[in-house]
Order: sequence, then C-alpha cells, then structure tokens
Amino acid sequence: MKLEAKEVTGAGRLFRHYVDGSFVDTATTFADVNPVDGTVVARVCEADEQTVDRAVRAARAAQRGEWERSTPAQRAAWLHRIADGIEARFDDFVEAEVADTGRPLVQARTLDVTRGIANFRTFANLIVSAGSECFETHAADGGEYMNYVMRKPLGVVGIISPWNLPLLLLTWKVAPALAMGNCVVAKPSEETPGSATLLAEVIHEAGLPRGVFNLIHGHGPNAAGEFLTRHPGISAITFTGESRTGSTIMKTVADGVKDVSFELGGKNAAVVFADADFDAAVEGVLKSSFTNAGQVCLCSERVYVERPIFERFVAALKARSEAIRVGAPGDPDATMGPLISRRHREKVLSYFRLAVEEGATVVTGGDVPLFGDARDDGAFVQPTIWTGLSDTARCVTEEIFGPVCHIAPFDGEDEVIGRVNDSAYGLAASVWTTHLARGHRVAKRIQTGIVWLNAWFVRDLRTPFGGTKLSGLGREGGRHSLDFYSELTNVCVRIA
Ligand code: NAD
Ligand code: 6OD
Repeated sequence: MKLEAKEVTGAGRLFRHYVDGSFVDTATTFADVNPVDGTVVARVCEADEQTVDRAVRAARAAQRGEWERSTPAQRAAWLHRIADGIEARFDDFVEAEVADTGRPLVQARTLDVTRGIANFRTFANLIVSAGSECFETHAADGGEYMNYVMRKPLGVVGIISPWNLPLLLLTWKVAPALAMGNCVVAKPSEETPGSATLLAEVIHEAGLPRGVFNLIHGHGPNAAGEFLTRHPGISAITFTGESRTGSTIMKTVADGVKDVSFELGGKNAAVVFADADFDAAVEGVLKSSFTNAGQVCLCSERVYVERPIFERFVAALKARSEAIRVGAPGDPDATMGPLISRRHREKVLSYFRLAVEEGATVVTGGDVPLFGDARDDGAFVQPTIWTGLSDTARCVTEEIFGPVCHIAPFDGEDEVIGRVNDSAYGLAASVWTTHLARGHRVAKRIQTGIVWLNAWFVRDLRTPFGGTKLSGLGREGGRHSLDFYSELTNVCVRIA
C-alpha cells in the first residue's frame, strides 16, 4: 500500500495535511486506531490554527488564479482524472478504508470506493451540461428585457465529514464543490484519515493547481474543525455528522452569515405492511438495520410491522440476524465488522443497558461477541433486536448508530404514519408493501427527505439527498449540489 506516509520511529506511518500543493506536518499527532483489534494504523498530524489558516489562505489565493478562469469542460476533465487516479489505486483505497473501519472487504469494494469514483464522474458529467434559467420580460415602460442567471462559485468551501462512510461522504462534497469552480479545505473525521490522505495524493498526481484542494486532519471542537468553521475566509460550510454538531457549527458561522448545508442524524423507520412480499421485507429490513454495523445515517432503528404478520416477522428477522457472521475483514465469511471505536461501542452498549431498564424484550444480541483472540481488543457488538418498548422510550426516539432495531406492531395506515412522523428526525423511511397506491399514499405523508418503497439505500446520485427536522438543512445531489455550491447572479438586459 502506498499511503502518503512517513516512517516515524516505532510508530509506523504518519498521515500529513495537504496544504497549498504540499504535504505538511504539524508537531502534535494522534493515533489512528484499527477497531478490529485496537492496533495503531498510523499517527495523524493534528492541524493547529495556523495550519488551518494557511490552508484557507491558499484556497482563497487559488480561487483568484487559474481556477477562476477554468471552464466547466476543464474542471470536468480534472474530475475524471481524479476518478481515474482512484481507479488506478483501487486496492490501496479499499485497504485504507478497511484499515480505518474494519468493514468487510466486499463493502469497501462495492460501495465505498466504487461510489467515491462515481461521485467524481457524476459531477464531471453534470457540470458540462448545466444550463441556467432565462426569461423574457415585457416591462411597463414598453421595453423588452432578457433575464438570465449566471452561476458563479461561492469561493472557499469548508468540508467536514464523518467516519461512517469516509471516502463516499467526503467525495460526495468535494466533487460538486470543485465542479462548480470552488476551492476546498476539507477535514475528514479524526477516526478515518486514511482514504482522505490517499485522495489528496491522487488529486496531487492529477495536477490540480496548488491550493484548489487542501486537506487538514484533526479533531472537531476547539480544534481543526472549529478553526475551519470560525475562519472568516470560508464562504460556506458543508457538513455531515451528528445533529448536535450541526447545531454548534450553525452558531459558529452565524456571525459571518455563511451558507450551510447539513446532512445530520436520523432515527429512521421501516414500515412492513401485511401485504408485503414477506421474504423481501425481511431481507430489506435485515440490510437497513445491520449494514455497516448499523452505522449508516439511513439505517432503520425503528421497525413497524402490521399486527397479522408481527410474530412471524420477528422470528424471521431474528433467524436472519443470528446468521450474520461478525468478524474481521480478513474473514471471507464475515458480513459485519466492528463499530468504529471503543468509545462509540461504549455509547451503543449504554443503549443496550438502557433498553433493558426501559423494559425491552431482547429478542437477540444485546452484548459483545467473544472471540478468544485479538478481536476481543476491538469494538465489536452483536446484531441486536428488541421488542416491547413504548414509542416514547429513549431507545426508540434517540439515534444509537449501531446494529440494533426495535420492532413494534401497528394496526393500520393512519396509525403507523403518525408514529413514524412523531420523531425529532426526518431523514429516511422504507415502506414494504405490494399495494401500489398505498405505497405512494404513505410516501406522500411521511415527513422525511427520502422514502424507499420496497427498497433501501439505492439512490441515483443525480437525485436530491437530505433530511427534514433535526436531520439536516438543504439538499445535495445532482443539480441540488450545483445550486448549493454556486452563487447565482441574475443579469437583466434591455434588448428592445
Ligand atoms: P460528528 O458530528 O461527531 O463528527 C463529524 C465531523 O465533524 C468530524 O469530522 C468531526 O471532527 C467534526 N466536528 C465535531 N465537532 C465539531 C465542531 N464543534 N466544529 C467543527 N467540526 C466538528 O459525527 P460522527 O460521529 O463523525 O458521525 C456520525 C453521525 O453522522 C451520526 O449522527 C449520523 O447519523 C450522521 N451522519 C449523517 C449523514 C447524512 O447524510 N444525514 C451521513 C452520515 C452520517
Ligand atoms: O447516497 C449517498 O450518496 C449518501 N450521501 C449516503 C449517505 C449515507 C449516510 O450515512
């Protein structure tokens, strides 16, 4: 593997920042830990305020240079070159993603890295065909006017991304920001610096003008993340992470009235009607509750099943979840890896204990698996299913972000829609039914940014993505991303 890394005595590799076209160190470092067995993957430089300032200044300077004069076709070519660069080092990216997260190899190959490439290709293709509005106006003064809209970059975009799908969620923002002609300062999660460091290498090799893309590593509060959001040179912040963090960032950028795009937490519901294709619904909910050990913002932690099939569904999901093999990426049969860290596992386990206190029946799981080897130093938990909790229990209302769901029975469409919508969050829902009209009717009334009918986590990159309520602000995806990453100027011309 050829990660941008420098040997340091006794500590393996060092992940550095990428600022103004060069890889740079800072004196303070922290450990990047593999959650499979607690071993140290690398040391990571922690950006201080001066380094963040240098990155933002470099981006501002680059914005006013060659990048400002670049055409959409040139930027599309750069994005394709970056996608080519990721493809050429596909296995290195898979290895980096797996080392940081412990996820199954097959997931890193088919989802994380593949979609990372697709993000660059999609926005390269979109930017060359992006048009603008134009209206002809006949005014009271008898004149004829043409109004047309110019798209301009915002300037320097600060990108802050989480650890759950590291490359996918970072590139999802970097690609459209660059496509629209912005310069970028990106901060990946401190938990997953590996694939972001590789991305900086690929961008360097692709020959982007220096300063257009900058990468800083480090933590959030009172550290690199906050230094970035506080920096007056940033024009906008796009953030994916916890709702609480989004709220903090919003307060920080309020004084500068910066643009924000927020993709935040969720407490997503899956709804299974008695008329659903039973086996498809069981497989669908298995995926939506346990993919990536439940660490996808779109995962369903609340499952509502229509009463006539409730007992059968709980038994079937229990059987399928007990067949999930929890293990390390090197185990070809493992379908679920560890949580991201011991710290996150403590949080998930605290909900396992709370569920019992709140009166849950533990259908399966509820503990840590014991392996009798180095994996016991990792951050694994068992896939877990509960029943019997009230709708107001904390385990049913708060985001846990682990491989866990609560299944409750329901009686009728109106009742279940009310219960689904009775949430502080509004990111996604999945509905399982073979009744065509009911599917559309329910989708119309559910208050989330995405509703899947007989599906989960399939999304064309050109469609809008985002949440309502505590789940976010704004939409990204396709032209919605281009809208966020651009400033619109209306030009009005008298033509007659
Ligand atoms: P997090 O909010 O703890 O951290 C996300 C990023 O923000 C990290 O890079 C972190 O360093 C940075 N950060 C933290 N505090 C900051 C501050 N005060 N100022 C600036 N930056 C700060 O989230 P996480 O634990 O990395 O990710 C899990 C969360 O992300 C879950 O809530 C999940 O639902 C959410 N998520 C949402 C989506 C979505 O699209 N809606 C996608 C993935 C994850
Ligand atoms: O579908 C996507 O591209 C997307 N942004 C998924 C987000 C998943 C959150 O964990």
